[in-house]
Amino acid sequence: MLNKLFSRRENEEDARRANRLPPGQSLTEKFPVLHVGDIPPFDPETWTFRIWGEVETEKIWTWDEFNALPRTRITMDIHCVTRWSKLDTVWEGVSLKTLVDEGIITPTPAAKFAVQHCEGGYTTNTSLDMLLADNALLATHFNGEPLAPEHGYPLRVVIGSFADRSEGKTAYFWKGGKWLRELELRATDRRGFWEGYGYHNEADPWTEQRFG
Ligand SMILES: Nc1nc2c(c(=O)[nH]1)N[C@H]1C(S)=C(S)[C@@H](COP(=O)(O)O)O[C@H]1N2
Ligand SMILES: [Mo]
Repeated sequence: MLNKLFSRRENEEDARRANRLPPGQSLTEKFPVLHVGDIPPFDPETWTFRIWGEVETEKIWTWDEFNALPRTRITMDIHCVTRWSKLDTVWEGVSLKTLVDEGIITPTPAAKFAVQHCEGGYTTNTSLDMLLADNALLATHFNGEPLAPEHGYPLRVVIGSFADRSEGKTAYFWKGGKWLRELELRATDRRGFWEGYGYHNEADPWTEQRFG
């Protein structure tokens, strides 16, 4: 118990020295669960995922079809506005950039923003660029296992940062919608759930864009 406490502290100091802990964050080795509302049920027979709005052709996938898409695995650090960060989390799923590169999705020239629409009405917004970056994923798996129900099973967005900070921009973890059902590409920005309650529109943890 005490050993565990000391090792967390030491790991936190290491993370800070390695410039992997944004200001005002502390290291957690747990995986806190945060959301509004209840965990929605999942039925693989009726579940669909849709990308619509500023795209040349709207796309809709069943669960089986979604699982047949090309897959990507990335390791990232994640940063929650409630002041915890977690390092070296491994995510697997579908990269929006891959869908675009392979011509599966073609954003219109007007597409500049994206709104994630989740089961039960949670939404969050980012630039389209942020979701097209290598540090963003439509994730089905965490640390080698399907997402736990409370962490967004079957599909969530994850935006994190790399150990070497080679990403362009990152965002606090609320920009990762759990139980994702639709991605809306837009010409104009529209604030999501927390952004509408005064959370920062861009949410960069490195400059502590907590509230805007
Ligand atoms: N659908 C949905 N996604 C959501 C939320 C939510 O309330 N509903 N909360 C967000 C917030 S505020 C945070 S901090 C993260 C928490 O993810 P976790 O529970 O996997 O740690 O999920 C984000 N995604
Ligand atoms: Mo949050």
